[in-house]
Amino acid sequence: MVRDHLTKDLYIADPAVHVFNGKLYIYPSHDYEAGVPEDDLGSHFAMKDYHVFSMDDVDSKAVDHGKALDVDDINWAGRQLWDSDAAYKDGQYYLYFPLKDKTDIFRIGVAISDRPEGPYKPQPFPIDGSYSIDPCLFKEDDGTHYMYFGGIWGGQLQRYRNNKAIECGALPADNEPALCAKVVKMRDDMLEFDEAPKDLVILDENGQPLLNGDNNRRFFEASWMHKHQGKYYFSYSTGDTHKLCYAMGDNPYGPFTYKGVLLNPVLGWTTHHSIVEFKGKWYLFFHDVEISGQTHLRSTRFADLNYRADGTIETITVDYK
Ligand code: FUB
Repeated sequence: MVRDHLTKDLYIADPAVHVFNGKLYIYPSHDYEAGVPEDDLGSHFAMKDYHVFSMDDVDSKAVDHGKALDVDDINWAGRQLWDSDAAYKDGQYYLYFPLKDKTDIFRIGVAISDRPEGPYKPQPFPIDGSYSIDPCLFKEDDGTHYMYFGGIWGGQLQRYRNNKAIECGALPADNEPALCAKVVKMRDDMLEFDEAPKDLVILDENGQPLLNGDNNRRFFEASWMHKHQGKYYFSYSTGDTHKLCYAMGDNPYGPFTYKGVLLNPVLGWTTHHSIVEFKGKWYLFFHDVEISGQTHLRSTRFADLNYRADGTIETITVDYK
């Protein structure tokens, strides 16, 4: 079942959802009309703050807890607060956010609060060695946290190889392996990486890495990791083909094998999501532009997520009739 949008009061997108203190906490991007012309780099996504929402239950109203972080409070800020995620460890909540610095390069920052809804206080510098966009935090059963990140085109991932900025900044050729999302273990204090980020490789049915020209399956942006019955599921957006897809693996680093489409294209250019288990059921949170009709003014909703007996996931389609 696809549910209605959480709120019509604010445009909220890129929902990262976690269960904290027995409630659903939603960490979305806060879209607004910035008046910036649309381009392929996503300049029209000119967001400048975050609001955190919570829901007591899937049928409850989503409560807006107000502003959790403002770009004006981040001293290294340039522009564009894109998709964030949150994590909890040892009595503290951590909000991870991508933001262009003063030289227009995306970096990933972290802000801290003692409450899930914030307000969050940003660290004075971005995470050392961070780049690109769309951080997702995954907690392994032993308490270790991993960050998944990256996004091509406006997300700038094509400017890097082996974690180093490169001159050309171009995508690989269509017959070469696609650029990968990155995975990195977080340091115990949650404030820095504990290692150099690694490629998260997605293989096809023949065990070969997906190719850059495979636009219907290759990674574009919007990483999410979850675990179900001992298997690891990496899900992501294919960007210019507007799908949410997923791949399965046996550990947080992969490799992962492509399995299929989670969500068929929704209204709007971007598609971005999270997957959460709540009270024994699984849900896919995502956004579309059914309310606004404009690509940069998105609204969040969710749907039931169903696994087949073999662990694969049924594709969800929104019926816009
Ligand atoms: O919200 C801005 C960007 O749009 C996100 O970072 C991408 O994943 C896409 O949803």
